[in-house]
Amino acid sequence: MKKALITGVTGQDGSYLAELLLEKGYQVHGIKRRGSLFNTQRVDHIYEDPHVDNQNFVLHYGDLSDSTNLIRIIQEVQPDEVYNLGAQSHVAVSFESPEYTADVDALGTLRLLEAIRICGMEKKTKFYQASTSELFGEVQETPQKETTPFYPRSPYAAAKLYAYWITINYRESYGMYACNGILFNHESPRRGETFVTRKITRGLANIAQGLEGCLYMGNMDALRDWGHAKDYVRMQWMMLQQDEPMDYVIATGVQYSVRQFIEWSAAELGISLYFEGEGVDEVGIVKAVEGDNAPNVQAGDVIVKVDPRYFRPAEVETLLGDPSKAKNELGWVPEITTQEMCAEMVAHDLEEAKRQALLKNHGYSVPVARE
Ligand code: NDP
Ligand code: GDR
Repeated sequence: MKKALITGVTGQDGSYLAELLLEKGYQVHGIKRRGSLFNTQRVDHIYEDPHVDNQNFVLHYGDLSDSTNLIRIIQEVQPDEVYNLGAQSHVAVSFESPEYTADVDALGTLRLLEAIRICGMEKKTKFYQASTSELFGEVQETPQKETTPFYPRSPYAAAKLYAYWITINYRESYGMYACNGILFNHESPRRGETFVTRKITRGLANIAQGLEGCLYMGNMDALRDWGHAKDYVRMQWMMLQQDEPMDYVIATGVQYSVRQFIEWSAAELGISLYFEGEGVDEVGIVKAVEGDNAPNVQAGDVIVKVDPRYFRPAEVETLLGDPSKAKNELGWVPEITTQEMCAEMVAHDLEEAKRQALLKNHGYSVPVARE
Protein backbone atom coordinates (compact mmCIF):
# COMPACT_ATOMS: atom_id res chain seq x y z
CA MET A 1 0.00 0.00 0.00
CA LYS A 2 1.39 3.41 -1.01
CA LYS A 3 1.63 6.08 1.66
CA ALA A 4 1.06 9.77 0.97
CA LEU A 5 1.63 12.72 3.30
CA ILE A 6 -0.35 15.91 2.66
CA THR A 7 0.45 19.24 4.30
CA GLY A 8 -2.60 21.53 4.21
CA VAL A 9 -4.94 18.51 4.33
CA THR A 10 -7.63 20.60 6.06
CA GLY A 11 -7.70 23.09 3.15
CA GLN A 12 -9.71 23.04 -0.07
CA ASP A 13 -7.19 21.11 -2.20
CA GLY A 14 -5.99 18.91 0.67
CA SER A 15 -9.49 17.60 1.26
CA TYR A 16 -10.15 16.74 -2.40
CA LEU A 17 -6.69 15.21 -2.80
CA ALA A 18 -7.13 13.06 0.33
CA GLU A 19 -10.42 11.74 -1.09
CA LEU A 20 -8.79 10.97 -4.44
CA LEU A 21 -5.83 9.14 -2.89
CA LEU A 22 -8.07 7.10 -0.58
CA GLU A 23 -10.11 6.06 -3.63
CA LYS A 24 -6.87 4.96 -5.26
CA GLY A 25 -6.02 2.73 -2.30
CA TYR A 26 -3.39 4.90 -0.60
CA GLN A 27 -2.88 5.21 3.11
CA VAL A 28 -3.20 8.97 3.54
CA HIS A 29 -1.48 10.96 6.28
CA GLY A 30 -2.30 14.61 6.76
CA ILE A 31 -0.81 17.40 8.84
CA LYS A 32 -3.32 19.54 10.69
CA ARG A 33 -2.59 22.62 12.76
CA ARG A 34 -3.63 23.03 16.33
CA GLY A 35 -6.48 25.55 16.48
CA SER A 36 -8.66 26.85 19.29
CA LEU A 37 -11.68 25.58 17.34
CA PHE A 38 -12.09 22.37 15.31
CA ASN A 39 -10.63 22.99 11.83
CA THR A 40 -11.26 19.65 10.14
CA GLN A 41 -14.71 20.38 8.61
CA ARG A 42 -13.48 19.70 5.07
CA VAL A 43 -12.21 16.21 5.98
CA ASP A 44 -14.68 15.16 8.68
CA HIS A 45 -16.54 12.96 6.15
CA ILE A 46 -13.41 10.82 5.62
CA TYR A 47 -12.32 10.86 9.27
CA GLU A 48 -11.38 7.45 10.67
CA ASP A 49 -11.50 6.61 14.35
CA PRO A 50 -7.89 6.58 15.64
CA HIS A 51 -8.91 4.02 18.27
CA VAL A 52 -9.29 1.25 15.71
CA ASP A 53 -6.48 -0.53 13.84
CA ASN A 54 -5.65 -0.35 10.12
CA GLN A 55 -6.57 3.29 9.63
CA ASN A 56 -6.21 4.56 6.07
CA PHE A 57 -6.63 8.23 6.94
CA VAL A 58 -4.37 9.49 9.72
CA LEU A 59 -4.05 13.05 10.98
CA HIS A 60 -0.91 14.35 12.71
CA TYR A 61 -0.58 17.65 14.52
CA GLY A 62 2.09 19.79 12.91
CA ASP A 63 3.11 23.07 11.37
CA LEU A 64 5.33 24.10 8.48
CA SER A 65 7.12 26.50 10.81
CA ASP A 66 8.39 23.62 12.99
CA SER A 67 11.12 21.52 11.40
CA THR A 68 11.48 19.13 14.35
CA ASN A 69 7.90 18.14 13.94
CA LEU A 70 8.21 17.71 10.15
CA ILE A 71 11.26 15.47 10.59
CA ARG A 72 9.44 13.35 13.17
CA ILE A 73 6.36 12.90 10.96
CA ILE A 74 8.42 11.99 7.86
CA GLN A 75 10.45 9.53 9.95
CA GLU A 76 7.28 7.95 11.34
CA VAL A 77 5.24 7.84 8.11
CA GLN A 78 8.03 7.06 5.57
CA PRO A 79 5.85 8.43 2.76
CA ASP A 80 6.16 7.43 -0.89
CA GLU A 81 4.67 10.79 -1.92
CA VAL A 82 4.58 14.17 -0.18
CA TYR A 83 2.16 16.87 -1.36
CA ASN A 84 3.11 20.27 0.06
CA LEU A 85 -0.22 22.12 -0.07
CA GLY A 86 0.04 23.88 3.30
CA ALA A 87 0.44 27.65 3.06
CA GLN A 88 -0.78 31.06 4.15
CA SER A 89 -2.57 31.12 0.82
CA HIS A 90 -4.36 34.48 0.82
CA VAL A 91 -2.64 37.09 -1.35
CA ALA A 92 -4.26 40.13 0.32
CA VAL A 93 -3.45 38.78 3.81
CA SER A 94 0.20 38.33 2.77
CA PHE A 95 0.51 42.15 2.64
CA GLU A 96 -0.66 42.24 6.28
CA SER A 97 1.51 39.32 7.45
CA PRO A 98 4.49 39.24 5.07
CA GLU A 99 7.02 37.71 7.44
CA TYR A 100 4.70 34.90 8.54
CA THR A 101 3.81 34.22 4.90
CA ALA A 102 7.50 33.97 3.98
CA ASP A 103 8.19 31.70 6.95
CA VAL A 104 5.44 29.22 6.10
CA ASP A 105 5.28 29.41 2.30
CA ALA A 106 8.99 29.78 1.51
CA LEU A 107 10.94 28.38 4.47
CA GLY A 108 8.21 25.83 5.22
CA THR A 109 8.90 24.25 1.83
CA LEU A 110 12.63 24.19 2.55
CA ARG A 111 12.02 22.61 5.97
CA LEU A 112 9.92 19.87 4.42
CA LEU A 113 12.44 19.10 1.66
CA GLU A 114 15.22 19.07 4.20
CA ALA A 115 13.22 16.78 6.52
CA ILE A 116 12.94 14.27 3.66
CA ARG A 117 16.71 14.46 3.13
CA ILE A 118 17.57 14.26 6.83
CA CYS A 119 15.48 11.08 7.04
CA GLY A 120 17.44 9.65 4.10
CA MET A 121 14.28 9.49 1.98
CA GLU A 122 15.38 11.72 -0.93
CA LYS A 123 15.68 8.82 -3.39
CA LYS A 124 12.39 7.23 -2.30
CA THR A 125 9.93 10.04 -1.63
CA LYS A 126 8.33 11.96 -4.49
CA PHE A 127 7.57 15.61 -3.73
CA TYR A 128 4.85 17.88 -5.12
CA GLN A 129 5.06 21.65 -4.55
CA ALA A 130 1.90 23.77 -4.81
CA SER A 131 3.23 26.54 -7.02
CA THR A 132 1.01 29.24 -8.38
CA SER A 133 0.07 31.48 -11.30
CA GLU A 134 0.74 34.38 -8.89
CA LEU A 135 4.40 33.85 -9.85
CA PHE A 136 3.57 35.47 -13.20
CA GLY A 137 2.09 38.53 -11.41
CA GLU A 138 2.73 41.44 -13.75
CA VAL A 139 2.44 39.25 -16.81
CA GLN A 140 5.27 39.24 -19.32
CA GLU A 141 3.42 37.25 -22.01
CA THR A 142 -0.13 36.00 -22.61
CA PRO A 143 -1.15 33.25 -22.19
CA GLN A 144 1.30 32.19 -19.49
CA LYS A 145 3.12 28.88 -19.87
CA GLU A 146 6.00 27.02 -18.21
CA THR A 147 8.63 29.22 -19.93
CA THR A 148 6.98 32.60 -19.22
CA PRO A 149 9.21 34.80 -16.99
CA PHE A 150 8.02 35.37 -13.43
CA TYR A 151 7.24 38.79 -11.89
CA PRO A 152 5.74 38.31 -8.40
CA ARG A 153 3.52 41.14 -7.09
CA SER A 154 2.92 40.23 -3.43
CA PRO A 155 4.74 38.85 -0.39
CA TYR A 156 2.79 35.63 -1.05
CA ALA A 157 4.05 35.38 -4.63
CA ALA A 158 7.63 36.25 -3.61
CA ALA A 159 7.55 33.50 -0.95
CA LYS A 160 6.14 31.01 -3.48
CA LEU A 161 8.93 32.00 -5.90
CA TYR A 162 11.50 30.84 -3.34
CA ALA A 163 9.54 27.60 -2.84
CA TYR A 164 9.42 27.04 -6.61
CA TRP A 165 13.19 27.39 -7.01
CA ILE A 166 14.17 25.45 -3.88
CA THR A 167 12.06 22.56 -5.18
CA ILE A 168 13.98 22.63 -8.48
CA ASN A 169 17.24 23.01 -6.58
CA TYR A 170 16.61 19.84 -4.53
CA ARG A 171 15.72 18.00 -7.74
CA GLU A 172 18.97 19.08 -9.39
CA SER A 173 21.22 18.84 -6.32
CA TYR A 174 20.07 15.58 -4.75
CA GLY A 175 18.30 13.78 -7.60
CA MET A 176 14.97 14.05 -5.80
CA TYR A 177 11.74 13.44 -7.66
CA ALA A 178 10.46 16.95 -6.91
CA CYS A 179 8.15 18.99 -9.10
CA ASN A 180 6.06 22.14 -9.26
CA GLY A 181 2.44 22.36 -10.34
CA ILE A 182 1.97 25.98 -11.43
CA LEU A 183 -1.74 26.07 -10.78
CA PHE A 184 -4.05 28.88 -11.83
CA ASN A 185 -6.99 29.79 -9.56
CA HIS A 186 -9.23 26.86 -8.72
CA GLU A 187 -12.38 26.96 -6.70
CA SER A 188 -15.22 24.78 -5.38
CA PRO A 189 -17.92 24.79 -2.71
CA ARG A 190 -15.03 24.08 -0.30
CA ARG A 191 -13.17 27.28 -1.26
CA GLY A 192 -12.24 29.52 1.69
CA GLU A 193 -14.98 32.10 2.26
CA THR A 194 -12.73 35.15 1.71
CA PHE A 195 -11.47 34.26 -1.77
CA VAL A 196 -13.36 36.19 -4.39
CA THR A 197 -15.52 33.46 -5.97
CA ARG A 198 -16.75 32.05 -2.66
CA LYS A 199 -17.21 35.53 -1.21
CA ILE A 200 -19.51 36.25 -4.17
CA THR A 201 -21.52 33.00 -4.15
CA ARG A 202 -21.95 33.00 -0.38
CA GLY A 203 -22.61 36.76 -0.15
CA LEU A 204 -25.26 36.80 -2.88
CA ALA A 205 -26.96 33.67 -1.51
CA ASN A 206 -27.10 35.34 1.91
CA ILE A 207 -28.51 38.56 0.41
CA ALA A 208 -31.13 36.57 -1.52
CA GLN A 209 -32.25 34.97 1.74
CA GLY A 210 -32.23 38.21 3.75
CA LEU A 211 -29.17 37.41 5.87
CA GLU A 212 -27.00 40.25 4.50
CA GLY A 213 -27.73 43.53 2.75
CA CYS A 214 -24.88 44.18 0.36
CA LEU A 215 -21.76 42.59 -1.12
CA TYR A 216 -18.66 44.82 -0.79
CA MET A 217 -16.06 44.14 -3.47
CA GLY A 218 -12.55 45.21 -4.47
CA ASN A 219 -11.25 45.30 -8.06
CA MET A 220 -14.05 43.87 -10.19
CA ASP A 221 -12.03 44.33 -13.39
CA ALA A 222 -9.52 41.64 -12.37
CA LEU A 223 -9.37 38.79 -14.89
CA ARG A 224 -8.75 35.23 -13.79
CA ASP A 225 -8.55 31.75 -15.30
CA TRP A 226 -10.76 29.80 -12.85
CA GLY A 227 -10.95 25.99 -12.81
CA HIS A 228 -12.49 23.43 -10.45
CA ALA A 229 -10.32 22.11 -7.58
CA LYS A 230 -11.40 18.52 -8.25
CA ASP A 231 -9.88 18.67 -11.75
CA TYR A 232 -6.70 20.24 -10.41
CA VAL A 233 -5.95 17.74 -7.61
CA ARG A 234 -6.22 14.94 -10.18
CA MET A 235 -3.33 16.60 -11.99
CA GLN A 236 -1.34 16.92 -8.75
CA TRP A 237 -1.45 13.14 -8.41
CA MET A 238 -0.68 12.56 -12.13
CA MET A 239 2.45 14.69 -11.86
CA LEU A 240 3.93 12.27 -9.31
CA GLN A 241 3.20 9.16 -11.44
CA GLN A 242 5.67 9.97 -14.25
CA ASP A 243 9.14 8.50 -14.85
CA GLU A 244 10.81 11.92 -14.64
CA PRO A 245 9.80 14.90 -12.50
CA MET A 246 8.54 17.88 -14.53
CA ASP A 247 6.88 21.23 -13.83
CA TYR A 248 3.49 21.94 -15.40
CA VAL A 249 1.07 24.84 -15.82
CA ILE A 250 -2.47 23.81 -14.92
CA ALA A 251 -5.25 26.09 -16.16
CA THR A 252 -8.42 26.08 -18.23
CA GLY A 253 -7.13 28.45 -20.94
CA VAL A 254 -10.17 30.74 -20.57
CA GLN A 255 -10.45 33.92 -18.47
CA TYR A 256 -13.34 35.95 -17.08
CA SER A 257 -13.68 39.09 -14.96
CA VAL A 258 -14.77 39.22 -11.34
CA ARG A 259 -17.80 41.24 -12.53
CA GLN A 260 -18.76 38.40 -14.90
CA PHE A 261 -18.59 35.93 -12.02
CA ILE A 262 -20.91 38.17 -9.98
CA GLU A 263 -23.41 38.33 -12.88
CA TRP A 264 -23.39 34.53 -13.31
CA SER A 265 -23.87 33.97 -9.59
CA ALA A 266 -26.75 36.44 -9.42
CA ALA A 267 -28.36 34.80 -12.47
CA GLU A 268 -28.17 31.40 -10.74
CA LEU A 269 -30.28 32.92 -7.95
CA GLY A 270 -32.78 34.35 -10.45
CA ILE A 271 -31.41 37.89 -10.07
CA SER A 272 -30.69 39.94 -13.16
CA LEU A 273 -28.05 42.56 -12.30
CA TYR A 274 -26.56 45.56 -14.11
CA PHE A 275 -23.58 47.70 -13.13
CA GLU A 276 -23.58 51.50 -13.01
CA GLY A 277 -20.93 54.08 -12.10
CA GLU A 278 -17.15 53.92 -12.14
CA GLY A 279 -14.34 53.16 -9.70
CA VAL A 280 -15.40 53.24 -6.06
CA ASP A 281 -18.84 54.60 -7.10
CA GLU A 282 -19.62 51.52 -9.17
CA VAL A 283 -22.63 49.57 -7.91
CA GLY A 284 -24.55 46.48 -8.96
CA ILE A 285 -28.28 47.17 -9.22
CA VAL A 286 -31.03 44.56 -9.47
CA LYS A 287 -32.91 44.73 -12.77
CA ALA A 288 -35.38 41.89 -12.24
CA VAL A 289 -35.92 38.93 -9.94
CA GLU A 290 -37.39 35.62 -11.00
CA GLY A 291 -38.33 32.52 -9.04
CA ASP A 292 -38.39 31.99 -5.29
CA ASN A 293 -34.66 31.75 -4.53
CA ALA A 294 -34.32 35.46 -3.76
CA PRO A 295 -37.45 36.41 -1.81
CA ASN A 296 -35.65 39.31 -0.11
CA VAL A 297 -34.41 41.09 -3.22
CA GLN A 298 -36.46 43.70 -5.14
CA ALA A 299 -35.85 45.35 -8.51
CA GLY A 300 -33.89 48.57 -7.93
CA ASP A 301 -31.98 47.27 -4.87
CA VAL A 302 -28.25 48.04 -4.78
CA ILE A 303 -26.68 44.74 -3.76
CA VAL A 304 -23.05 45.22 -4.83
CA LYS A 305 -20.76 48.12 -3.90
CA VAL A 306 -17.04 48.76 -4.29
CA ASP A 307 -15.08 49.21 -1.07
CA PRO A 308 -11.45 50.34 -1.52
CA ARG A 309 -10.40 48.37 1.56
CA TYR A 310 -10.40 45.31 -0.71
CA PHE A 311 -7.95 46.89 -3.19
CA ARG A 312 -4.43 45.48 -2.91
CA PRO A 313 -1.20 47.53 -2.60
CA ALA A 314 -0.09 45.84 -5.86
CA GLU A 315 -2.67 44.05 -8.00
CA VAL A 316 -2.39 41.17 -10.46
CA GLU A 317 -4.80 42.44 -13.11
CA THR A 318 -4.91 39.52 -15.49
CA LEU A 319 -3.97 35.84 -15.57
CA LEU A 320 -4.58 33.36 -18.37
CA GLY A 321 -2.87 29.99 -18.51
CA ASP A 322 -1.81 27.78 -21.40
CA PRO A 323 -2.16 24.14 -20.21
CA SER A 324 -0.94 22.61 -23.53
CA LYS A 325 2.05 20.84 -21.97
CA ALA A 326 -0.15 19.07 -19.38
CA LYS A 327 -2.61 18.14 -22.11
CA ASN A 328 -0.03 16.89 -24.62
CA GLU A 329 2.27 15.05 -22.20
CA LEU A 330 -0.13 13.79 -19.54
CA GLY A 331 -3.48 13.84 -21.31
CA TRP A 332 -4.94 16.14 -18.63
CA VAL A 333 -7.92 18.30 -19.54
CA PRO A 334 -10.29 20.03 -17.14
CA GLU A 335 -13.75 18.43 -17.10
CA ILE A 336 -15.74 21.16 -15.32
CA THR A 337 -16.24 24.59 -16.91
CA THR A 338 -16.01 27.83 -14.93
CA GLN A 339 -19.73 28.48 -15.33
CA GLU A 340 -20.68 24.94 -14.19
CA MET A 341 -18.45 25.41 -11.16
CA CYS A 342 -20.11 28.75 -10.38
CA ALA A 343 -23.54 27.08 -10.51
CA GLU A 344 -22.36 24.32 -8.13
CA MET A 345 -20.98 26.88 -5.67
CA VAL A 346 -24.16 28.98 -5.72
CA ALA A 347 -26.37 25.91 -5.21
CA HIS A 348 -24.24 24.86 -2.24
CA ASP A 349 -24.27 28.31 -0.63
CA LEU A 350 -27.99 28.81 -1.29
CA GLU A 351 -28.79 25.61 0.58
CA GLU A 352 -26.80 26.81 3.59
CA ALA A 353 -28.38 30.29 3.41
CA LYS A 354 -31.87 28.74 3.33
CA ARG A 355 -31.02 26.72 6.42
CA GLN A 356 -29.84 29.86 8.23
CA ALA A 357 -32.88 31.85 7.08
CA LEU A 358 -35.17 29.16 8.46
CA LEU A 359 -33.51 29.49 11.86
CA LYS A 360 -33.72 33.28 11.68
CA ASN A 361 -37.41 33.18 10.77
CA HIS A 362 -38.01 31.03 13.84
CA GLY A 363 -36.45 33.65 16.10
CA TYR A 364 -32.94 32.23 16.47
CA SER A 365 -29.98 34.58 16.16
CA VAL A 366 -27.82 33.78 13.09
CA PRO A 367 -24.72 35.99 13.05
CA VAL A 368 -23.02 35.95 9.63
CA ALA A 369 -19.21 35.82 9.66
CA ARG A 370 -17.60 38.30 7.26
CA GLU A 371 -14.14 39.86 6.69
P1 NDP B 1 -6.36 26.72 1.63
O1 NDP B 1 -6.10 28.07 2.16
O2 NDP B 1 -7.76 26.23 1.47
O3 NDP B 1 -5.59 25.64 2.54
C1 NDP B 1 -4.32 25.91 3.08
C2 NDP B 1 -3.96 24.79 4.03
O4 NDP B 1 -2.67 25.09 4.60
C3 NDP B 1 -4.93 24.64 5.22
O5 NDP B 1 -5.04 23.27 5.53
C4 NDP B 1 -4.20 25.36 6.32
O6 NDP B 1 -4.56 24.93 7.62
C5 NDP B 1 -2.76 24.96 6.00
N1 NDP B 1 -1.77 25.81 6.64
C6 NDP B 1 -1.75 27.15 6.74
N2 NDP B 1 -0.69 27.56 7.44
C7 NDP B 1 -0.01 26.45 7.80
C8 NDP B 1 1.15 26.19 8.59
N3 NDP B 1 1.82 27.19 9.16
N4 NDP B 1 1.56 24.92 8.75
C9 NDP B 1 0.85 23.90 8.21
N5 NDP B 1 -0.27 24.06 7.49
C10 NDP B 1 -0.69 25.33 7.28
O7 NDP B 1 -5.58 26.62 0.24
P2 NDP B 1 -5.93 25.78 -1.09
O8 NDP B 1 -6.34 24.42 -0.69
O9 NDP B 1 -6.79 26.60 -1.97
O10 NDP B 1 -4.50 25.73 -1.79
C11 NDP B 1 -3.57 24.68 -1.53
C12 NDP B 1 -2.17 25.14 -1.91
O11 NDP B 1 -2.13 25.48 -3.28
C13 NDP B 1 -1.67 26.36 -1.16
O12 NDP B 1 -0.29 26.20 -0.97
C14 NDP B 1 -1.93 27.51 -2.13
O13 NDP B 1 -1.02 28.56 -1.88
C15 NDP B 1 -1.67 26.82 -3.45
N6 NDP B 1 -2.40 27.32 -4.59
C16 NDP B 1 -3.77 27.44 -4.54
C17 NDP B 1 -4.47 27.84 -5.66
C18 NDP B 1 -5.95 28.00 -5.64
O14 NDP B 1 -6.48 28.66 -6.54
N7 NDP B 1 -6.66 27.38 -4.70
C19 NDP B 1 -3.77 28.13 -6.94
C20 NDP B 1 -2.33 27.93 -6.87
C21 NDP B 1 -1.69 27.54 -5.75
P3 NDP B 1 -5.89 25.50 8.37
O15 NDP B 1 -7.04 24.74 7.77
O16 NDP B 1 -5.62 25.18 9.79
O17 NDP B 1 -5.94 26.97 8.07
P1 GDR C 1 -5.99 35.37 -5.86
O1 GDR C 1 -7.48 35.02 -5.41
O2 GDR C 1 -5.49 36.59 -5.22
O3 GDR C 1 -5.96 35.31 -7.35
O4 GDR C 1 -5.18 34.14 -5.21
P2 GDR C 1 -8.67 35.89 -4.84
O5 GDR C 1 -9.89 35.11 -5.06
O6 GDR C 1 -8.39 36.36 -3.45
O7 GDR C 1 -8.66 37.20 -5.78
C1 GDR C 1 -8.86 37.12 -7.19
C2 GDR C 1 -9.02 38.52 -7.76
O8 GDR C 1 -10.26 39.08 -7.30
C3 GDR C 1 -10.03 40.41 -6.91
N1 GDR C 1 -11.04 40.84 -5.93
C4 GDR C 1 -11.20 40.36 -4.70
N2 GDR C 1 -10.55 39.36 -4.04
C5 GDR C 1 -10.96 39.07 -2.78
N3 GDR C 1 -10.37 38.07 -2.13
N4 GDR C 1 -11.97 39.76 -2.17
C6 GDR C 1 -12.63 40.79 -2.79
O9 GDR C 1 -13.53 41.39 -2.22
C7 GDR C 1 -12.24 41.08 -4.12
N5 GDR C 1 -12.68 41.97 -5.03
C8 GDR C 1 -11.95 41.81 -6.12
C9 GDR C 1 -8.62 40.39 -6.33
O10 GDR C 1 -8.10 41.73 -6.24
C10 GDR C 1 -7.92 39.50 -7.33
O11 GDR C 1 -7.52 40.23 -8.45
C11 GDR C 1 -5.70 32.81 -5.28
C12 GDR C 1 -5.20 32.07 -4.03
O12 GDR C 1 -5.84 30.81 -3.98
C13 GDR C 1 -3.71 31.86 -4.09
O13 GDR C 1 -3.30 30.99 -3.02
C14 GDR C 1 -3.35 31.19 -5.42
O14 GDR C 1 -1.95 31.04 -5.52
C15 GDR C 1 -3.87 32.03 -6.58
O15 GDR C 1 -5.28 32.16 -6.45
C16 GDR C 1 -3.58 31.40 -7.93
